[in-house]
Amino acid sequence: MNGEMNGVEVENQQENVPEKIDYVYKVVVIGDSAVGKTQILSRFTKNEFCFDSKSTIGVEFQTRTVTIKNKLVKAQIWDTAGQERYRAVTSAYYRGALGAMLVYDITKRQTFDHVARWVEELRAHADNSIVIMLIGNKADLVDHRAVPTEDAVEFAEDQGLFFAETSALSGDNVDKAFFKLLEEIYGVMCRKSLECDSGKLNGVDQATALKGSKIEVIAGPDLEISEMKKLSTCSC
Ligand SMILES: Nc1nc2c(ncn2[C@@H]2O[C@H](COP(=O)(O)OP(=O)(O)OP(=O)(O)O)[C@@H](O)[C@H]2O)c(=O)[nH]1
Ligand SMILES: [Mg+2]
Repeated sequence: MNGEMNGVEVENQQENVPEKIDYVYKVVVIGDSAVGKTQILSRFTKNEFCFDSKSTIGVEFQTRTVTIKNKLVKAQIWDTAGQERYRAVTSAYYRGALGAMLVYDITKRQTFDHVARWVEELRAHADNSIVIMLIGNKADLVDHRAVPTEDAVEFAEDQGLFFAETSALSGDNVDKAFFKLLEEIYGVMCRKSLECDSGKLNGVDQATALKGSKIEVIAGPDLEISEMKKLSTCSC
């Protein structure tokens, strides 16, 4: 599946050979309880899936090191409970996050209806240049679909989010979605660093500066990743 992606996983780091990590990117995973946040993370970092996964309590993170545009990037992916009562202090969770996976369950309409609230929370607590990917998970449960793909595409377009449908169970699109997010973060960071270097940051509204034209990428016959805003990339 990663054949189309720029990123590749770094496998089997040899013992005693230290990883020369170029960047560490913090990514947060958010969304209602039981949408599959923990399982998506587990699929991406360990290629594992658990049917009787327990609700997350507090905050955990897992990492996976990948190559993005010839740089070693350690993705540090934070997972917390969807249930309000188990969630950690919000601002601490979002602090330093460069990307967010906002997950809903395609078989539970309510989890999609709550997505707007999660976006508000992100806008309130996270950096305004955070890259957000909306994820419709459990795409393997085709017969139980309650959220049409078009509804999510429309919402993502409206809010300027990237979008993918995934299945943590089958693994479909999970790597692809994470690689896309990490590549976009890389692009944002390159751009920020160029702007800092050239002193252009002063007085520029970054959110406006990063907006671009809409393009769409169809990632497979059934599942899709739509790119709702085009961020400039560079090869630095
Ligand atoms: N069929 C199917 N089931 C899934 C998928 N992803 C997760 N599940 C199941 O959905 C349930 C909830 O998954 P979790 O990953 O624990 O959900 P969560 O969003 O982390 O929930 P909280 O920790 O309570 O916020 C578990 O029974 C999983 O096995 C998927 O892609 N397909
Ligand atoms: Mg969980």
